[in-house]
Amino acid sequence: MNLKKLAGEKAVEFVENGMVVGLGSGTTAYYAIQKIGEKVREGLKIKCICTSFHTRDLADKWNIPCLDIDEVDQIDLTIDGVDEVDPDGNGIKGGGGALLLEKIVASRSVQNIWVVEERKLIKQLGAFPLPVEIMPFGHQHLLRNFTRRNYHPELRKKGNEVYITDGGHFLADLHLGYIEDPFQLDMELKKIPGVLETGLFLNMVNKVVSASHDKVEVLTFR
Ligand code: A5P
Repeated sequence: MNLKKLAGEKAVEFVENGMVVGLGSGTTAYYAIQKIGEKVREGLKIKCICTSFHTRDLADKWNIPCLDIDEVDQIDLTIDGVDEVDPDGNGIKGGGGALLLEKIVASRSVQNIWVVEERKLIKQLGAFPLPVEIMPFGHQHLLRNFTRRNYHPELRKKGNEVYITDGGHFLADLHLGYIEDPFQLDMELKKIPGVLETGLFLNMVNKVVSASHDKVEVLTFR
């Protein structure tokens, strides 16, 4: 059973004619985008905003009409994946490397829906390494700063090369184990010069579509 497909496709039931829809990134959002492509082929009239270059490629492949984010005032609904979700609907994103664009799109969206396999619903955030988008300039200093704070940083690599985000930045993955207070940590990280954005998506999601082997559930948070 393909749980990612079940969750991704279920979320597309919330897409309505005339909407501006944010298309997320990652292997679960992939199935939502594919389904949206099918519906567009059958006549669904929507415009989409992409959260990564890869997603834009998929949208083009399936002839989904896309706009630049600056061409719209707001986005009606964004469907995206997530790496961990806690019981309050706060999450960690960026495992696939797209967090800054994803956060800009999510912050402009009236409704955000995350699509997940049930195993990603956890009690406390932090077992998944927290991705933080950082400036290449001075990144070694920044990594040492993170180490002094016991954040256990690891510079994201792709093979032997440093991973470069769609924004042209680097990613530091913080191996925290657990996060006592995600709001406090988010604030602390953003105060450090060189930190561009964190993978903590707090108070942002409206619905989580979670798929397990028994059921597909829609959890509503706000
Ligand atoms: C992209 O960088 C991420 O934020 C993804 O949305 C997140 O990592 C979930 O990805 P998967 O659905 O591939 O697990």
